[in-house]
Amino acid sequence: MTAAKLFTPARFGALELANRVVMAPLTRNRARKEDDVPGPLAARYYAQRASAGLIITEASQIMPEGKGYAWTPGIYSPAQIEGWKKVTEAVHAEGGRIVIQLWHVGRISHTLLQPNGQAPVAPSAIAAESRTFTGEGFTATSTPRALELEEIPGIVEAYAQAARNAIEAGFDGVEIHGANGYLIDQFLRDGSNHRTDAYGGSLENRCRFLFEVVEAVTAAIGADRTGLRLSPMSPANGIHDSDAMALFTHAIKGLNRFGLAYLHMVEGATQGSRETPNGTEMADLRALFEGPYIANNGYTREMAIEAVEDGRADAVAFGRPFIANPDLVARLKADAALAEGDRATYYGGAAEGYTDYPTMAETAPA
Ligand code: 8OZ
Repeated sequence: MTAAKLFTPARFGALELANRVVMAPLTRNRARKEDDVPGPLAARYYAQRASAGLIITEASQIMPEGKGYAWTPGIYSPAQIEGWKKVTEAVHAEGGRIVIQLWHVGRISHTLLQPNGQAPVAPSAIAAESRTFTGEGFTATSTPRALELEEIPGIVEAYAQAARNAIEAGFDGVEIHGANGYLIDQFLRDGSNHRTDAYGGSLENRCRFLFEVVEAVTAAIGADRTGLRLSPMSPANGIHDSDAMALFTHAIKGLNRFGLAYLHMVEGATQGSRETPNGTEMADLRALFEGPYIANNGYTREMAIEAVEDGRADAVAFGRPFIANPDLVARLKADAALAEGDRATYYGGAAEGYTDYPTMAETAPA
């Protein structure tokens, strides 16, 4: 069934995809230890996967305070921009398209990973029930301090500057990381946002930070190069809300005015079940969005073909399958077997389990 729409081109804003199989953002913790610069191996890794219709890079911190795990890359310093340039050049040389995921972790961090060992920042001083990787093992996340009202515009501007940096580095666009319990998600949810100013309380107020970031990034580089990822029903990183359906109904309706290149949603629990709580339907949220929609989470080949065929999704993002199958698109097209990734090398390390997975042709006996 290679004629499936999944394998046909698409245009999302200014992004031209050769097919609708998207590489989901995958944290791999291989940036240079001293300065969070992505190295030559990252260029090779992404170039190997350039047959994806669109690559969304691993989440990359927009500023030092936005970091929450050891060895994740940044997109705020000149050296990081230079490192990413080599990545985008390598992907473009293979005919691929690539956007960078812009990330601020908020409270999902540890003092060991923060400038001067300071506390991470968040909407409110409420610790997440979550863990992070500091480079010396997994540790409970640190209790954050609440952002002062006056600090918020600087963080919004850091997203816009990171987006400009991304364009300078040769990216085709950016994806704002609004999912998985990180800073934007922390502002959205009443479990983590107890603010009493303009950024807390009502749905309008809790969505304010998200909308300001989207406004700033789209003004900086164009809405047609800006995507957004959300995970409305995911409990990732200890996030929760008293009424996620109402929250994301408000958020998605409000997003329509920006004309984003796409909305990318984790359907169900991140890296987990596609089931959502009783009374909630991802399909109802998806239906509210008026632009291109990238679906994600646990899709098989058959599910992806069907979802794109019947219009429930315009593209499908695959995460873990792209780790061990650099030529995932060709394998899905051919209905070939998929290789299994080695979990021991998902996070951190060097080439092993990163750039040494063979294509089908390289695997086939001579
Ligand atoms: C796995 C490990 C560390 C970070 C996310 C950026 O969940 C991540 C992440 C995933 O969005």
